[in-house]
Amino acid sequence: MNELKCSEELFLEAQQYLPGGVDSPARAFKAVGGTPPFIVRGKGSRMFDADGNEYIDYIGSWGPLIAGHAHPQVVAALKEVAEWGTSFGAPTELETTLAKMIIGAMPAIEMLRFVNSGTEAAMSALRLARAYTRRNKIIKFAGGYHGHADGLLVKGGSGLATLGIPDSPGVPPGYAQETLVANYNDFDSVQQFFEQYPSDIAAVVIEPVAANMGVILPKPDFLPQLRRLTRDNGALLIFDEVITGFRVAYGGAQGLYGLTPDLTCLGKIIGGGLPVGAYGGRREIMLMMAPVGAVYQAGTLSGNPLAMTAGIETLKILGRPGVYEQLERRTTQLADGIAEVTKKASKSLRLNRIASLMTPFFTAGEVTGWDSASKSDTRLFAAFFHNILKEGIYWPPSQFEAAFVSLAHSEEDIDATIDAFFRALKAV
Ligand code: KE4
Repeated sequence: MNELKCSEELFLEAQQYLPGGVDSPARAFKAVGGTPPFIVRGKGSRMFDADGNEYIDYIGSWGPLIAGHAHPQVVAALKEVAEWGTSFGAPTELETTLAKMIIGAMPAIEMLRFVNSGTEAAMSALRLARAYTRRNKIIKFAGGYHGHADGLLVKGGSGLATLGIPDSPGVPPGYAQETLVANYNDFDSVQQFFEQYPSDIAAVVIEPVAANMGVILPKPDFLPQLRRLTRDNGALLIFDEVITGFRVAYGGAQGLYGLTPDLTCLGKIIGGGLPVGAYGGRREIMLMMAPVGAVYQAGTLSGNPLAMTAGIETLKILGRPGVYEQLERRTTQLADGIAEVTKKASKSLRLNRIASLMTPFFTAGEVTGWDSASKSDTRLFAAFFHNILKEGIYWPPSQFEAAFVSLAHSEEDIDATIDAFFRALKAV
């Protein structure tokens, strides 16, 4: 029987076998320092670590767990379906069931393909966009993160912003040069690329609400302008809704803003905590994918029964009346509380928030893009992070990530978080 190891010991041991002791850099506390608690289990809004600590969790596995940890309906369905086998490498009805639910929520998606991560979704969508338009260049945005496919690791957000890696070694210059980087909320920075490369741009890929440089909302006319610009220039508009899909609304940001992208990338919530990504859009574009068309993409575990089941049950929960109103109420309670205690602690914090997504930027000015986000005081954020962790609140360990409220967060959880927020701010 393994003697009980504490997080320190577990972290030291993990670092012998896993680079940085983690399987994803965002988990390693590089930006905030210290030892990441090793989590033993989660339940509802709570996570429990190897040292016996309990946390109110605002990571939610970086977005998937909008229904909370180990939701009984999801767990029960997984137990049942696992008895029938975990993967067949053959089609199952579960894939069609989840596809129909997603297509029912997002009319811009007429057809989709499941993959195993948001990275795969974005990578595949870009390959498809290039094949469909027979063009090579892609426009992304500084601070935008679309997974770690080579051509997208250029001035990325999320872990790249956190680790201060403007791009990544190992990406051949030939890949990076096909990726043009514009500025979020700056339409002119996009338009000038179309003037420079009038017939070379295959697509603009954007997080319709940015969340990987912290949460940044689109200016009212920014997305509609991009929709017009891409359509007028024969380029595709790709919404990366891996975070915003079923998060900011059941119909995602495209539903919230009434826009129709040509392709959409999804992930996180549609897998309910199991590995799922998806890309989808207009039928005529998607039919270019093998085995119908010539654009190749494949995956051993794509659409596997367990992941489909977790996604189906999660979307069933989200489809119930009043769910998004509850998320809105709880997140407003938290945002209002944070505003109040920020004033009481006389700190300057800029809280960007939409639906159940938020980021408190440690800066005084407005945060509308990577330039302003990167002016945040990451040292102060790190001190705040450890103060609030000690208070039993697991906030995302990076200034450039989003915090997620779930259906499992109670009014009491939110009140406790606000109190902890005040003490954590006072102490920095
Ligand atoms: P994954 O390959 O990690 O499933 O998805 C990549 C991805 C694509 N698009 C957007 C908008 C994303 O936010 C992500 C992944 N998000 C990060 C958190 N900001 C995942 C956390 C991590 O890297 O550990």
